[in-house]
Amino acid sequence: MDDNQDGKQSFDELVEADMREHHDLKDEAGGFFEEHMHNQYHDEFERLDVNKDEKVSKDEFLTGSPGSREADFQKHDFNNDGQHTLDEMLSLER
Ligand SMILES: [Ca+2]
Ligand SMILES: [Ca+2]
Repeated sequence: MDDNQDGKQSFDELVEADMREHHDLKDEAGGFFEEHMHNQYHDEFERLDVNKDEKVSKDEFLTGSPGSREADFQKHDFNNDGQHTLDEMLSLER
């Protein structure tokens, strides 16, 4: 459970950094948006991470996201290690 706590803390920091970048959204929805986004990304990430190693592999991504292609995965695999991390998920363009 300690691992989870650490992950959550850094995740919160990432959300905050993202919120600063998109402060227009924060102004509009305030704390609700932050919480909503946190839950949305976290849920999606956990759903895709079938083997719970806190990374989403290409196989997991393609299996969990019907209609997605390998190129979609690679586009957001910013460090090209063949895995999506929560950090990378947070950087997804919308
Ligand atoms: Ca995984
Ligand atoms: Ca990666």
